[in-house]
Amino acid sequence: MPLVRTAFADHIGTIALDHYDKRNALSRALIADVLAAFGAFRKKTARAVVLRSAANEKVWSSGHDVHELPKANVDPLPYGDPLEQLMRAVKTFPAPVIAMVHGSVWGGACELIMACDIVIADETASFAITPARLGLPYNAAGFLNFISRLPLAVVKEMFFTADPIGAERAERVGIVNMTVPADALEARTYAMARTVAQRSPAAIGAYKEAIRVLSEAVAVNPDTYEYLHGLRRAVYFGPDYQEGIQAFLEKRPPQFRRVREPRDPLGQKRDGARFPRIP
Ligand code: LCV
Repeated sequence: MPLVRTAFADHIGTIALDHYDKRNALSRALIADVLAAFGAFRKKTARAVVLRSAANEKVWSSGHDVHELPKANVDPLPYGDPLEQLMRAVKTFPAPVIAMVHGSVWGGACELIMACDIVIADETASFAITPARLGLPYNAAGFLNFISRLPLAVVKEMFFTADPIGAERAERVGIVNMTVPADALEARTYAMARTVAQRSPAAIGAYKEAIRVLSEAVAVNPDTYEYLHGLRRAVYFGPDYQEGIQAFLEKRPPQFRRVREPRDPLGQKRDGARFPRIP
C-alpha cells in the first residue's frame, strides 16, 4: 500500500503524504515512495511539484520516524539516511517544489519544508525543529538549510527551544512565503504552480540550481569539518541522546541529567573539555 498519493496534470506533479496513522512520519518506506514519485515526475519533465499532506488533519508530518533512529552511540543522521536523501532530492529536482502546509510540522519535516523552494501555509500551520527534545545532534547540511533561509536569531530560537512557530510569525520570519486562509490554501498553491509552469522551464531549472549552489557555497576546511563532527559525536555518544530516544519510545518526558565527565567512545577520560578543542 503506497504511503503517498500522486497526481500529474498540466505539467504539475502532486505528492501527498498519506500515512496519517503514523502522522505522516518520514519513515524509510514513506520516503522511498516520495523519491519514486520525484523520479517519475523527473521523467515527465514536471515544471512544478506540490508536496502536501493527503489528510486535512492537524498534523502535516511528525518528522523522522523515531523508531528508525539508532538508540545510541551511532550517528542518527548520516549522509545516507533516507531523510537526508529526500532533502537532496528536493533541492536538486530540476523544477520548483512547492510545499502546501495545513497542520503542524515537526522535526525533520520542518527541515524538509526548509529544503522546498516555496512554502504556502494556512493559519493552522506551525513549524518546530525538535532535536533538542531527543538530545539528538544535528548535521551541518541540516543547519545550512535553516541558516540559508532564516535570520540566525530565529534559527537559534527554533533549535534551542524546539517550540513550534505559528503561521502568522512563520510568514513574518520567512519560514513560509505566505499564509492564506485554510479554505484558500489549495487554490492559492496550485495558482502559484500554474504560474511557474507557464514560465521557461529551462531558465527556472538553471535559476534553481544556481541558487542552490550559491546558497550552499560555504567554505569549511578539514580541521573545521572534523571539529563540527566532533561536536556531534560528543552528543550521540552522550547520555542525553539515549535518554531522549528512550523517553520518546516510552511516551514520557525526557529527564536530561547534568553532563557526566565527558569520556570518548573508548572510555578514556578527557581533559575535562566538554567539546573537542577549537582547532
Ligand atoms: C514515529 C510517530 C512519530 C514519529 N516517528 O498523535 O528533528 S530531529 O532531529 O529530532 C529528527 C530526528 C526528527 O524528526 O525526530 C522526530 C521529531 N518529531 C517529533 O518530536 C514529533 C513526535 N510526535 C508527536 O509529538 C505527536 O505524535 C504529534 C504532536 C505529532 C501528534 O500527536 P497526536 O496525539 O495527534 P500520537 O502522538 O498519538 O501519534 C499517533 C501515532 O503516530 C506515531 C505515534 O507513535 C502513534 O503511533 P501508535 O498509535 O502506534 O502509538 N508517531 C507520531 N510521531 N516522529 N512514529
